[in-house]
Amino acid sequence: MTQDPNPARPADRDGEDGRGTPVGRRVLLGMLAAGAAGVAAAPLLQRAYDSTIGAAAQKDPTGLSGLLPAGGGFRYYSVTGSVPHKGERDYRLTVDGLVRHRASHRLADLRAMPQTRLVRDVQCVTGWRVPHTAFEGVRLATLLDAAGVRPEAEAVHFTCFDGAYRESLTLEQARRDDVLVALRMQDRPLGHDHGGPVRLYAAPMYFYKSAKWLSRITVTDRVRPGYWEERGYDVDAWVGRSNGRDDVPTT
Ligand SMILES: Nc1nc2c(c(=O)[nH]1)N[C@H]1C(S)=C(S)[C@@H](COP(=O)(O)O)O[C@H]1N2
Ligand SMILES: [Mo]
Repeated sequence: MTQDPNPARPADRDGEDGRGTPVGRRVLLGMLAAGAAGVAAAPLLQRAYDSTIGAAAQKDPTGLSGLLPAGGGFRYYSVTGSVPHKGERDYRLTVDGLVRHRASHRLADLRAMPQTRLVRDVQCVTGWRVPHTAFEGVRLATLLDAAGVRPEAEAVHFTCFDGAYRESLTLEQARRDDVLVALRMQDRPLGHDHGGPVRLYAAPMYFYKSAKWLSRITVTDRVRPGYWEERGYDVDAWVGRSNGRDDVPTT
């Protein structure tokens, strides 16, 4: 079996890029073998490969979704072809559902709240990984507390202004202090391709949980499978415990 000499580098192609052939089984297994380094979920990957990646590669109607080999090992993912740009004037983050006070936050409102900075390893379920990446923003718990979550609530849904992607977390997961509504990445404002101006950052989970272009946070009574989860990814997306011993909160 071939070893990937540098598991942090992306393979040429994989299941989320929406074009071309998905990464071959042998390559994927090679990445898994090399990935004592970081991939802690071989069964999940194998299952994702078996049930999802082949189909997912055909799901993109435009053939444009997302893939520019980016600096530092990142890949840009989008399940849609083009996403509107939003900024200071037209960006709003709605918090609604089972809350006492529905809210609509502008970027300036979010920046005025306490900020938390975390440095963790980013891990995509398809095998690439970017160590020591800083994300900074408002704890999701802060926004939930401000909205006043009703007692019957159990889960939180995330809607994206790309019009396609969605995710959810249990309320317990959503309240963790390593789950952020991120405004900054690598100590710069979050760029459009990385989901700017605002994305979710669920640090302890595979990166597919971290919904880009976040526009709405809806408190609900149950978890609903997200975009990739409907296509076979695990709703439970924890990365192994080795991720995240090195966080540096600077609230
Ligand atoms: N809105 C939206 N969010 C998304 C995705 C997407 O396609 N659309 N892809 C997910 C997946 S599978 C990964 S690995 C990361 C990729 O983030 P990046 O493009 O900043 O590298 O975003 C996640 N969030
Ligand atoms: Mo991913």
